[in-house]
Amino acid sequence: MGMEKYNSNMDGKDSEYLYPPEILKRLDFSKSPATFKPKISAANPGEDWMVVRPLQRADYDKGFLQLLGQLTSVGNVSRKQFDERFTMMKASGGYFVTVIEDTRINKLIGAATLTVEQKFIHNCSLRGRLEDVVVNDTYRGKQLGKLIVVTVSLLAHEVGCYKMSLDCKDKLIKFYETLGYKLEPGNSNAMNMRFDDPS
Ligand code: 16G
Repeated sequence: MGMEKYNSNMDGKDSEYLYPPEILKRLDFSKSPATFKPKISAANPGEDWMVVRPLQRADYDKGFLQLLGQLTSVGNVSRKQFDERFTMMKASGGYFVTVIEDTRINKLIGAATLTVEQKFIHNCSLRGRLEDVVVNDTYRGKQLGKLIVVTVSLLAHEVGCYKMSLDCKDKLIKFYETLGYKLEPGNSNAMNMRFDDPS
């Protein structure tokens, strides 16, 4: 009994999702302007060892932060910091951190985040932002970049966003254009003000 309780607690905590996974199964990939060859989707990512799902607490041990390290500087994030951030994101809502796992090795190989901003404009609408897109580059040719970006873009539509925005390196513009993103004439500049980098 004691052990059973321990196991179920562990499972419950570790497999805890940031957002309900069912929503990913509902996404209609035929609605995306992206073309997949062969056809894949979040529900059927093309390999039986691959799964597209929300971030879990256990992902601290599945190389999530190392994967993000392929995008930018992450710093030394402790398990406690990760746990607290996970809890805060979940409590505040609007954070849809989505990952692709290689279940043969229990490692994350792709990630992208939809963040949802609440607005007064557009009849109190929601704006989605595509953030922190990263794919392990040893998994080339599996359309994973497309898969993860289309997944969170359809998710933005599904949760009611009126638009989805991103900023990216110039060389990635063409890639995002194939997925339905547009440089809007006269309205295509991303500007930053940088403060101290805590990492
Ligand atoms: C890119 C990312 C952004 C990320 C930033 C990190 C996409 C579409 N854009 O702009 O989400 O936060 O890079 O770069 O993934 P930084 O460390 O220079 O802020």
